[in-house]
Amino acid sequence: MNIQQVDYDGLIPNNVALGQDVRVKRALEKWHPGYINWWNDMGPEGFQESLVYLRTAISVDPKGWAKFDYVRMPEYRWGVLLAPALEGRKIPFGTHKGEDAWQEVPGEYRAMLRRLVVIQGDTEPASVEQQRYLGKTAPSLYDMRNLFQVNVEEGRHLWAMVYLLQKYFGTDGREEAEALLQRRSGNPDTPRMLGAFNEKTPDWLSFFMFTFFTDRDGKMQLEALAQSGFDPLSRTCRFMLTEEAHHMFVGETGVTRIIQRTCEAMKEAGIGDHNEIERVRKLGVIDLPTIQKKANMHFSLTLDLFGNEISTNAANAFHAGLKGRYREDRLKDDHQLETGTYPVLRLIDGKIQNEDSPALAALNMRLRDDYVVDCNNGVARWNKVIADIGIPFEIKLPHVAFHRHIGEFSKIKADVIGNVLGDTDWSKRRGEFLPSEDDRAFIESLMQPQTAPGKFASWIAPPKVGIDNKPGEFEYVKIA
Ligand code: BYC
Repeated sequence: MNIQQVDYDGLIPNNVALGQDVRVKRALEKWHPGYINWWNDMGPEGFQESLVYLRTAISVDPKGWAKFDYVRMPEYRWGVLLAPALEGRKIPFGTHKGEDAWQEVPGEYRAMLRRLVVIQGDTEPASVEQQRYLGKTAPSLYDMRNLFQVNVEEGRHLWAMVYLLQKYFGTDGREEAEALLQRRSGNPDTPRMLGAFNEKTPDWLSFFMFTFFTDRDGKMQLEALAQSGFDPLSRTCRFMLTEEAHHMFVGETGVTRIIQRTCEAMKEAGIGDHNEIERVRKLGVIDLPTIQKKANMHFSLTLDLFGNEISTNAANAFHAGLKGRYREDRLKDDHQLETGTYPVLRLIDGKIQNEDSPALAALNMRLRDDYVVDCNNGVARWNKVIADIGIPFEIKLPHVAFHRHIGEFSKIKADVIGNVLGDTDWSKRRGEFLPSEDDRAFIESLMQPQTAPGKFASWIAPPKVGIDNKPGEFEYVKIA
């Protein structure tokens, strides 16, 4: 079969010749009803019968892989899609560098590989669960459709990881695939695996910040896994990254449109000082300091997803050839890192300072540094919108020591520029840095649904162009 085309004949669309792989086909078909039950229980509440204008992957050819049409979400064709194999691909890094990429799980690394696949898999349904109620307060049909697009594709990313578990990990893979449907975001007894995926996404500013910051961690981690010497994981992640780009687009443009609306409203009302929070809020838009606080929260929660700055797990995964660095293939060094060092920001004698650490142990830190650069590029685009409208304000990412729960800085409290604070000062000043109850209540008061085609809530500007080039009045969701 042509790898670029997706076979839509069976229950599970795929480009992995599932028809000829009876064992895995049966295993996935057996898993399917549980998945649909999970989707119906935990997917977007209140819209399962609505027709949504969604894109579905019909090919893995980068030039034309998606088609758009109205679909009821539970009828979305979730499938297994791998990017085409690269002929003669070699393991690109670690101790096996230069050997043929593995097509089967290397026995000695089985447990480590399974853990990486399970953690990646666990984040996908978690985010759908976190975003479950947002449809009810969507600021427009355009935004509602984008939310649902992100949700169905996170569902597909779960399928991607479950395929790997079912095909390559036998009985324990099957058990892990089941467990992925059992854990629940925020449930104290059966939580999702990583901290940020147990937080609430209570409003649309949070949703856009989440897709900007946390989906960007997704991009970094998928880029690192796409380098894997285990070829099926590499190919799976390469295609996931194609879909992931839209999720970050949703986040980046969502926040941009909120900022734009706020700045325009301030300008029209003749308010030049961003600190006039009450006057700005009376205009029905979100004040810039509150947007900054939300950014502080989502950025800091997402930094925790990179794990400890110094990590034996990360060193082992690299050494084994399972998880590389961001865009490993574009880096120019020995790709083994047995001898080099990397500067790691640490807490030494109560002070935050750089320390040269063995490069292998510092890989989480390095990926996090690459992530911060990527975030800053996006933030600069937000700031350009503010500057172009002529408001003297800049969004700034907080210091990496701010509000941390994992790693070096989880032991201390720091302000947004990295000054270490005592507990009393932290408690007093917390509301300066993170959304307060008041801020939350204000944002919640704005979350009124806008369901007329072409209409947008007061606090967000319309997008520049429609999805699939549709005109402004297009009915992206036909609410049932
Ligand atoms: N929460 O050696 P360390 C996405 C645990 S997002 C709770 O530093 P390592 C998406 C750690 O498990 C991307 N626990 O860990 C975005 C370990 O426990 P064990 C998801 C944490 O392995 C939006 C212990 O602490 N993909 O796709 O170097 C929407 C020691 O830590 C946390 C991946 O993350 C935490 N935050 O680094 C939808 C890729 N951090 O095992 C989707 C796969 C650490 O010793 N995962 N711990 O009991 C990995 O590469 C790594 O496991 C991690 C952690 C980067 C997560």
